[in-house]
Amino acid sequence: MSGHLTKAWRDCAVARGAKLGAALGLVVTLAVAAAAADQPDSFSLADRNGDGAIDRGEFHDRRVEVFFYADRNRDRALEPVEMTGVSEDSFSDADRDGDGRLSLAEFTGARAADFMQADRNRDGLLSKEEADSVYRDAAAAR
Ligand SMILES: [Ca+2]
Ligand SMILES: [Ca+2]
Ligand SMILES: [Ca+2]
Repeated sequence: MSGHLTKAWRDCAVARGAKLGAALGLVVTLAVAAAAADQPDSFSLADRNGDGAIDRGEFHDRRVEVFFYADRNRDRALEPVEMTGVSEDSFSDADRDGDGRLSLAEFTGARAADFMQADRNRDGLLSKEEADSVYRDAAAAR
């Protein structure tokens, strides 16, 4: 398995493993779970420039990566079967047009407030602590 495929596989596992708290919802949980949390090197994967924080661009890029990793059948949409562990309610909340699939725009753009919600000290960056604490909240809401 190539390095890239190994990374893709691991991110799929992260997406599959992300269970959702209703309070936080689908996108932030997936994105932050992938960006930080239980995978020791996930935060550094998202932190492209290695400055110890995730900025908005890095946050968005990470969501896009998670989307394509999770889209196993490469139809540029996420069906529930590609997001096992996600509750029906969380899925339909994110599925704005109700077609039963999440487009990239629905996945990345549905919740403009996610980043701000995670950015507790409002400095425009997610520190590892901020990302971790959102993940812990999401875990607690399971
Ligand atoms: Ca798909
Ligand atoms: Ca949809
Ligand atoms: Ca911050």
